[in-house]
Amino acid sequence: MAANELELVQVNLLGEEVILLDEDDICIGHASKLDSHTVKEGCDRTLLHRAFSVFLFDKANKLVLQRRASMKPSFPLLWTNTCCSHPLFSIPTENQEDSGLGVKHAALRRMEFELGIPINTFSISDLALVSRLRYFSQSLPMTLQGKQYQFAENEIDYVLILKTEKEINIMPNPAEVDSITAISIDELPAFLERKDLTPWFRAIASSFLPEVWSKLIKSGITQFLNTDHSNLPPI
Ligand code: DMA
Ligand code: MN
Repeated sequence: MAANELELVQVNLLGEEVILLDEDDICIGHASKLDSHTVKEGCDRTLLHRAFSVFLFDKANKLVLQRRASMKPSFPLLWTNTCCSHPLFSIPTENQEDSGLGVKHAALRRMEFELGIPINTFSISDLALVSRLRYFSQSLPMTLQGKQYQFAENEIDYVLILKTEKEINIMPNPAEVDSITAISIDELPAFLERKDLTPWFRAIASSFLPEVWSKLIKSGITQFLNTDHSNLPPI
């Protein structure tokens, strides 16, 4: 696909409706990806909404990372965790009272879209919710199809981990992902020295990720799996 067509894919995605939240993570409405991520005049923040970040650990306990495509309207060409996005307001399985379950449905959909991992490769119960992270971060101005955008994130980010023993064949979608890699836990400190990381990946990877990762290596995923979603991690 030509660069122009890849840009068009991103412009078309700006109409997707995200789930707007109050500070207690309760849904208070919806707004397009464009409206919810653009700083409006007189405001210092964009609209708070729900997001998720997947950390996929492969057979060798390596963490799969992606470098965002050059035409992503926010944080292009930065390295980040396996897959990030938003549960959508218009998809009932993703916009449900049980928000932990909602983000897991969104995660499977986006891993297929961004990384070409067929949706039936994993099931909802393979995903474990380990944290809810509240954060704000501003991206650099970006031009798509001749129009300038200034994006910022203001999210409650559900951090999901996924451990697989399967051989995973990743086929990155060039509109979303520039390249992928996988690192071992020993390689994490050197990776964090890089300047080209997303702010949320840096925040997670330099706080609780090493502890979760080493527990995962020692005792497996089952200790993190919890089907009682009414019991959400604190924000
Ligand atoms: C949004 O990620 C989610 C987080 C945690 C920053 P994204 O920009 O990759 O999502 P999308 O491309 O779906 O807007
Ligand atoms: Mn967002």
